[in-house]
Amino acid sequence: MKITEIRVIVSSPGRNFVTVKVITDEGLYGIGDATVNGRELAVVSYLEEHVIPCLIGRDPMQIEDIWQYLYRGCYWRRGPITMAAISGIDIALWDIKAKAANMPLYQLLGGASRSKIMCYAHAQGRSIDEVVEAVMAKKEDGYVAIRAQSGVPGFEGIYGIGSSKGEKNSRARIKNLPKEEVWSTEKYLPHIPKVFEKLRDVVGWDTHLLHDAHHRLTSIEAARLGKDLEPYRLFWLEDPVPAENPENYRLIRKHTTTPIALGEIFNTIWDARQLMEEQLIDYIRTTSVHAGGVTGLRRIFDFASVYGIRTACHGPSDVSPVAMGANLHIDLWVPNFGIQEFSGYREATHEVFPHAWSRDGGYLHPGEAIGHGVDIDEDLAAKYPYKRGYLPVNRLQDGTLWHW
Ligand code: KDG
Ligand code: MG
Repeated sequence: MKITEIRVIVSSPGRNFVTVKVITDEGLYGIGDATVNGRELAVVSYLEEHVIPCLIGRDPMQIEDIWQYLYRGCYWRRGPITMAAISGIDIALWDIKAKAANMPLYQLLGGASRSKIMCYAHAQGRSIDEVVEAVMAKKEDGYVAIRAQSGVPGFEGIYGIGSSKGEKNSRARIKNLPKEEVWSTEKYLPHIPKVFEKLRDVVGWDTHLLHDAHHRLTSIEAARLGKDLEPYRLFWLEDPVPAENPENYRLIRKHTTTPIALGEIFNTIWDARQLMEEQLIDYIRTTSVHAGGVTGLRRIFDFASVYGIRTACHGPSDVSPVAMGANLHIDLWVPNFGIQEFSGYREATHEVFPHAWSRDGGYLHPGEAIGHGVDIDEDLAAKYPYKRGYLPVNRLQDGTLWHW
């Protein structure tokens, strides 16, 4: 079998997605996701100018060799753009291999280790009452695990979610540039335990509750928050501090038993190695589209299993239904599975990406279609042209640029 063509499809059915289609001389094709939210066209250029010409004529069955060729062979290792490009190709190649083997991808990985995949939904509100209402709506929809994000009194918007209104900013509004939001850790820290106290009162103890701090704290602040949240038994506290210095997590670990989840912006096993070896985290959040596809993710998750760390693939709406499909096949197989994030998609996104995966209440399943079971309707995709978009940026009240 030979690769004859690779197409990069950019489409915006609700938000921007970069999709890779690898076509072979035997009529089989595979689909991959290469979306990096807010930097989409950098990956398109990387693929079209530098990757695709090297792959035409190669055997798509040699997934590992192609992965190494694109990783080691480019000299400039790692980084979100390189790794998203590798991921897009790799997910498509695993799709082809599973189709050639006439089996769903999870069978090729080793078969199912469970019958269904627990996922968590997103719930958010500007006030505690709004958060409670949003969490209850998700619970009524059947979810057994829910991430709760709350607005902080005194600030507009809800931190850490893309749809936050943020401060009025004429530059952003006029030129379609990043929105600017305002942040105060002093106001956030005492507020969040009150949110979870109320949530436990109303929602009870049979629903897993999660919270994402979105890299906004220092280690000692995160240690305090983890401690203050202990009475409410969170499933996890996510991304408490940036992970450029993994040793920052040692201090958090010394002070709290609240479980820690990290890694949605990691690209390789090396980003997570020390955190896992020292058991500084409980859940690893890497996802197929950003961490080297099925090949990269499998390597990270196997390493995590050595240290008793469980998996929790990143799965917001900017991780396309294609990467979601790949994640779900890995989730069904991986022995050290923890949970899968699932924030849902707009109707237009479902239509552009027909998929075999499905949700039943609080659980997902990749389906039994051969390959990973997700396709792209290219004609429909063409009706949703790319629109430049950004994640917001965040500033402290004195104007200092902070973590978003
Ligand atoms: O593109 C970035 C978003 O996906 C991210 O902000 C969402 O933190 C996030 C999460 O946990 O889903
Ligand atoms: Mg997150």
